[in-house]
Amino acid sequence: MSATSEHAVWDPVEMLPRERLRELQLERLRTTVAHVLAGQPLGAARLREAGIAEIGSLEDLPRLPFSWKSDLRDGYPFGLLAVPREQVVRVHASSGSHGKPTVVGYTRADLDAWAELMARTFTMAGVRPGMVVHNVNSYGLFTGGLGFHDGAERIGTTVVPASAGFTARQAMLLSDLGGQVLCATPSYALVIAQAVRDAGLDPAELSLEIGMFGGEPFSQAMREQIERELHLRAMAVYGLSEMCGPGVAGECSARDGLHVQEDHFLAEVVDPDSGDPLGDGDEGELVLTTLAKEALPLIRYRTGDIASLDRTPCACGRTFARIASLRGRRDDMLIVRGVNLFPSNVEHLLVGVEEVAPHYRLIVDREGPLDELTVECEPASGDVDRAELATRLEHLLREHTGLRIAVAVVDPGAVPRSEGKAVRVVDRRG
Ligand code: DLL
Repeated sequence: MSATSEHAVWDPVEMLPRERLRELQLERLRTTVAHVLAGQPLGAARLREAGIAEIGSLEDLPRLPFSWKSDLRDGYPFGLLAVPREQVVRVHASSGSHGKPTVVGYTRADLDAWAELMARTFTMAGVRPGMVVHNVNSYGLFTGGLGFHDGAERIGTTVVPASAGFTARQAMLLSDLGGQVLCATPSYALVIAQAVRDAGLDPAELSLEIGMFGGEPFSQAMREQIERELHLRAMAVYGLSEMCGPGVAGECSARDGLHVQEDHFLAEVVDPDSGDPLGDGDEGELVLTTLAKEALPLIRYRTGDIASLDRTPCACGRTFARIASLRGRRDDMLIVRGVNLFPSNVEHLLVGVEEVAPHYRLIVDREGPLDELTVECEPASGDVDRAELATRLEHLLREHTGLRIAVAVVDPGAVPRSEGKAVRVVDRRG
């Protein structure tokens, strides 16, 4: 690591001049394509079909065929491995809200690389050796638990592998063990904040300094709410199991987008419908190509996440491109009477209203031919005129989204809490 200041950099590669970075990416893309051709039958067949035998330059990237989450499901569990199963030392899986989970495998070298990526991510967020890292991401198939754990150990912090659950005990442990860094999904961070208050503890008196949050989208308003409630600086971490887990991208002290670990992942943004490449700054679907994965290389993987890329220089000096906006998953986008709406759009408006607690969900139903959307949320305290609040929120939503959205202000605690990723959309359309 180069320094102990907030501008510390774990690996000098993060500062590589872009020309050199592109050379490294080209070399690694060639290796990855050769690896897929030799070891991953589905990927190899796609490449051959597209007439790709080798890579001339990075400009060839848009000619390569896409890969999809459905490829992993179809190949469940081990069909996409590019190494013999015996070389896989660990598996993880994504949540699998639609049937079977997607299983991903790691070789010893993949795990080592992932720990390095997480070490970079922690360092970039301002975490220093010797700090106490309280990790409430669930340990198990979810990559949030062991992913944060291995990176935190790699940089030399004291890790508390609290995992998710037993929320009342989390508050006690945070206080007694002096956690300085909290790793969580943003929605669970708020549940922990409540548990801290319920335990009669003053969050200002905890030792928390930094929050490392990811696994689900969170709006700027939600970030500020978490910072107020837990007295920490909230840093975003992005990743997906198919690439490794957390550590694909993360925020630096400038908090001006999430730096993509571009020596490990090639990032593009494409039009979600046509698949055509989009320019920097344009919002579309994030597509990632692994550049150093052994067990599960993926070429032009359609993440389903809507984002844009920014390659302008960053104040921190890192040369890696940044994900400038992460609006949510394409599957979570609702189309209500022809208007596209992300849960994060609603979140942003709700959380900005003082009398509303930051727990909400969107319920979509069908009344006759039209989809009806109801936002369920809770009052921040018991002595609020709920009917008046609901009407006020309906006006606010109407004004900002152009849609007539019903608001139900329910009892405090009635919106289900999550210990991992919050379920923001409930679809009751048959
Ligand atoms: O959620 C990995 C992870 C864990 C990342 C903890 C960061 C922190 P999956 O379960 O495979 O992996 O889900 C991946 O979660 O495609 C995004 O839709 C969403 N996601 C992850 N991080 C963010 C973020 C982990 N910072 C899916 N902002 C991804 C918005 C995020 N969405």
